[in-house]
Amino acid sequence: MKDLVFDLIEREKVRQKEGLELIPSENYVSKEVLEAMGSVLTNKYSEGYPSFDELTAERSLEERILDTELPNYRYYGGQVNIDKIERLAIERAMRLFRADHANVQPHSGANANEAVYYAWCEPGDKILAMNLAHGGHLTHGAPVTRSAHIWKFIPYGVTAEGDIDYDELERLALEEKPKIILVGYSAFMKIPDFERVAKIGQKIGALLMADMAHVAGLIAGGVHPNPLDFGFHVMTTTTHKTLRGPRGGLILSKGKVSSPLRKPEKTLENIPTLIDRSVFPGTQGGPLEHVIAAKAVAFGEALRPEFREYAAKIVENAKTLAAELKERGFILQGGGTENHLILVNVEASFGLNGKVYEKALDKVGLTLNANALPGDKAAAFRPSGVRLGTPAITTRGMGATEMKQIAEWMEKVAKISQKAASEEELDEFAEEFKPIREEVREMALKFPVPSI
Ligand code: DSN
Repeated sequence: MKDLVFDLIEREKVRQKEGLELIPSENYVSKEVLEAMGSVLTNKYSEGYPSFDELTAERSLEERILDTELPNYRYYGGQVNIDKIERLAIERAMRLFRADHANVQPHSGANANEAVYYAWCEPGDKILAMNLAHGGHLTHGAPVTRSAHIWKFIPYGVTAEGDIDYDELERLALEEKPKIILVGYSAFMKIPDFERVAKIGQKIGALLMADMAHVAGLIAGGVHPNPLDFGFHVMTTTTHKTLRGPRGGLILSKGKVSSPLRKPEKTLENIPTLIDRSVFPGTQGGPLEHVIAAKAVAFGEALRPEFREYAAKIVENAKTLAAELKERGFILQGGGTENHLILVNVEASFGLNGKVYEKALDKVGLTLNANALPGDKAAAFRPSGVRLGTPAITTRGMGATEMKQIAEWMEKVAKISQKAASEEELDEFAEEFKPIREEVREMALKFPVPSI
């Protein structure tokens, strides 16, 4: 008999097919990405790295990789195929983001970030990063994290208009002289001024780090600036959000690449190797080569011209959805969006708690997440806002008509939810949610999820 897990996977497929994924950090991967992830590569141990020796022949990357027998820095035998797969992932990632080096081994974005801190900072060193409550990320120094116990994080925030408070960032940088200045957010809808931050960092000799997890796909698709083009030394990202790859992390860097077997001097030029040593053996053991293979497949997909169209459409859809929501009385943080993400103040718009509204939307098959707003007085688990975005629905091929329809449903659900004082009370309005659920299902089924 098949394990119960497979029954649950089938149910999850139905949930994904019949609902709409509006969480801005989620996406639907291709069949090829899924296949690579579910492959026999999971059987292999590969601690260490493939060779980083230059491949100079005038042939395609794929041909050169297949033909070249390179030495490696591995602690296990049997790497003949694994080395080529990992090298392919590295080369494609470098090409995609114009980086001098890529480390494709981080198991997650959190691991990627911690590996950079560990590569460059001594315990107690200062890191300047956006406050979680203003749209930053947990791994950028939230007090509950391990990183916050090792390094001293100095938080900067956003202005009343919702943009980065660059003046505060500069003042703090000059006063505190952090070792790292970190740009990159998980609830921020504007394009950061990388040039301005780079100039601030250069004044104090800080490592310039950008966590581009949310917008990596937009950068790859050419619709968002790339921090590495503006003097940033390091860019971390997850591979599963707008980039549409498997769940995992990635670190891109500028500098000189050398053997990971010798510890180089701690200079900005040596950042690629310092990071390699920090990922393995510094913070992780065996790499997940099945996931690295899926990353290679996803990077290959992102290098194709169609991906540029996809990235542009994500932003176009987000702008349309934001405009449609505003027209229906939703108050948006920052007044709209410049990327894939929208942050809505549902408390100010409809007197709703974000969690109640999230649960209500769940009932009709629209999935997003409750999210704190800058300076939110409500509790973190019951914040005043919700966060949504368009990467996943754009993968399904949706456009302006569907954005308008989604905004209409969101307004209807908001008005029903206003009658409920709590999540539990939402059940009393089941009959009102039902027809909306049917409409969502009907539309969702017209836009297949790739691979299901
Ligand atoms: N949890 C991710 C997000 O949803 O933004 C960030 O890691």
